[in-house]
Amino acid sequence: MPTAAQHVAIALARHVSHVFGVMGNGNAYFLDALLRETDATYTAVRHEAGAVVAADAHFRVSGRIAAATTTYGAGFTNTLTALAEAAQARIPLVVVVGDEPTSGPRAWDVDQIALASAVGARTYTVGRLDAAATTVIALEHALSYQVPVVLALPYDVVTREVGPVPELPELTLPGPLAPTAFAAASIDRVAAALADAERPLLLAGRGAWLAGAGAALGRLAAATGAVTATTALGRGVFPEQRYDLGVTGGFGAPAAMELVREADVAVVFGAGLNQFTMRFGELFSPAAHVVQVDTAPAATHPRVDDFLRGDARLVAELLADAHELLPRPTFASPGADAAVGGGRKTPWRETIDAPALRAQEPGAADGRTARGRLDPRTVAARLAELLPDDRVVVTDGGHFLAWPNMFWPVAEPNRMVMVGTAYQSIGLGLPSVAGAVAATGDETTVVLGSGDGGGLMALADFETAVRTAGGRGLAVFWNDGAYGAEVNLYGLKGLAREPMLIPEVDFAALGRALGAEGVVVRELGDLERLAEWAAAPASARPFLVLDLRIDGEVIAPYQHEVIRANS
Ligand SMILES: Cc1ncc(C[n+]2csc(CCOP(=O)(O)OP(=O)(O)O)c2C)c(N)n1
Repeated sequence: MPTAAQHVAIALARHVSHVFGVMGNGNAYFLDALLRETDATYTAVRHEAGAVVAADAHFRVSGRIAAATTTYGAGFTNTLTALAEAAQARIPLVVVVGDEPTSGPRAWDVDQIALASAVGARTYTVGRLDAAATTVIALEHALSYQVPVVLALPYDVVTREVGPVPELPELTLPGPLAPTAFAAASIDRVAAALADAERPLLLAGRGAWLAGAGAALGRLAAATGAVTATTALGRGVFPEQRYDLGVTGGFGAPAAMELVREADVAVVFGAGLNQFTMRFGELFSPAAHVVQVDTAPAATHPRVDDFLRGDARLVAELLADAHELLPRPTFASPGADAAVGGGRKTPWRETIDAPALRAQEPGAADGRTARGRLDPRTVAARLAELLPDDRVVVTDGGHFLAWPNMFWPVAEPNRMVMVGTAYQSIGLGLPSVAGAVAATGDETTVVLGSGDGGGLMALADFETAVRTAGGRGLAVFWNDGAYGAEVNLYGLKGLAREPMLIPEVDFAALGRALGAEGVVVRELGDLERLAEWAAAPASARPFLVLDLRIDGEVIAPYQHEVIRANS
C-alpha cells in the first residue's frame, strides 16, 4: 500500500523534473519514494541553502519549477537565507521538508512554519488524507503567486499507508494580468505622450521577459522611435540591439546613462526600479515624465508619475495598437521625405550610435595595474572574447559583480542569473551552478562568477558544482584578498580593516582537490588555457577554475554610486 511519502513524491514529479537536496531523518522516505517511484532527477548538494539556490537558479534559467528537499530542524534552518532570496526575488519553487510529528514538537523541533513565514514563504502541511492533493495545491500556489512554498511532511505521517494514489488534476494557473480599468483608460493618453515626446525611452526588466513582451516592445519601440534600455535582469529583451543602450544603473556605460537623462518620456515595463537601476534616484532627469507598467499593486518607486497595472506584454500591445491609430503620423519612415510622408521629426533612436554609447571605460591595456595585479576591466573584456557564446552565467554578489555585468554581453535575460541580489546576500553563487546545469542542455557552458568572500562562504557546494557541471562548467573567482565591497564602503571611511581582509586563498588548488583543473591567472597570457578549453568538447575537458588575482583598488562605477549614497 503506498505511503504518504509516495503520494507526495508522485504528485510532485508530475510537474517537477529536478529535486536538489541533502538527506536526513525528515526526508528519507520522501527521497526513497522519489528515486524509486518517479522519473524526477535528484541532485545531492552539500549544504541545504544550496538545495534552495539550485532550485531557484533552475527556475531563473529555464522557467520550469524545481524542488529542494531537506530534513527538519537544522536542515530546514540552513535554507533560510536562500528561501528569503527566492521570496524577495519572486521565484517559484517547492521546499519539501521534514517537520515535527502531528503529536507535537520534540526537543529538537523548532517552529518551522513561523520561520518560513518570517522570510515570506507559506507552508502547506501534508496530512494522511490529502498528501497528493496538498502537494498539487502547494505547486499551484508557488506558480500562481511566483513565490517559494514549503511542503511540510510531519514525521509520523510520511510512513503511513494511505491507499492508492488518487487521480491528480492538472494545475490551475491564472493567465496574464489584464490591465486594470484605470490602466486601460490610460492607454490613449500614454500613447499620445509617447508620440509627442521628442526623446522617448522604453525601459524593460525581468517582468517584461517573463511576460514574453519582447516582440510587442520591439513593435512599440519601432512605432515611437524610442531608444531602449533594460535593467540588469532584463538584458536582451528588446529585439533590436542597435537601438539599445544596455543596462541602466551603475552597470551602465557612462555615455549611455547620460543619454537616458535626456529622455523626456520614459515608459518602464516589468522592472521593479530598485535603487541600483535608478542610480539612487539619478537615472531620469527631473523633467522626464516616467510611466511604470507592472503587475505590482502600486508604483514601486516614488519617481513614477503614472502607474499602469497590467501584464507587460498586454499593455505594450495596447500601446502599440493605440499609437498606430493616432490621427497624425509621428515621423516619416526611414529615408522618406518628411514633407511627403507627413512625418514631423526624426525618430530619436535614429540619431544615436548605441554600440558606441554602450562602450565601457577600458582598463589598463596590458591587463596589469601599477600594483602588479590584474586590472579586472581588461581581464573581463578578454574573458568576454574567450567564453563560449552558448553560456549561462551565474553569479554570487559583491563588488566584482560589476565586471561580468559591464563586460560580458548577454543574449537573453535568463543567461545571466544573480541569485542573492534581491536579498543582497553573498554565498549563493556556487550552488547556482547545479541548478543552471540541470536547466540547460549539454551544449551550454555554465560559468560561475564569484568573489573570494562569497566563494569561501559557499565552499561546501564547490564540490556540487564540479561534480554536476564537469566539463560544462567554468568558475571564475575575482580574487582580491578581501571582502572588496566592504573595503570600498567602510575601509575608505577609515573603519578598522582587519574584518574586511581575507588571506590570499588558492582557488585553483581548491578546485584541483575537488577534481577540477585550476589555473591561477596573474597576467592576460594565463588566460590562453581558457582558449584551448573552450575549443574542446565538454565531454573531453575538465571543470575549469580560473583564480583571477585582481587589484581590488580598481573600483567599479556602481560602487562609487553606492559610496556616494552612503556618505
Ligand atoms: C550572507 C551575507 N553576509 C555578509 C554580507 C555583507 N557583504 C556584502 S558584499 C560583501 C563582500 C563580498 O566579498 P567577495 O565575495 O570577496 O566579493 P568582492 O566584494 O570582494 O568583489 C559582504 C561581506 C552579505 N551581503 N551577505
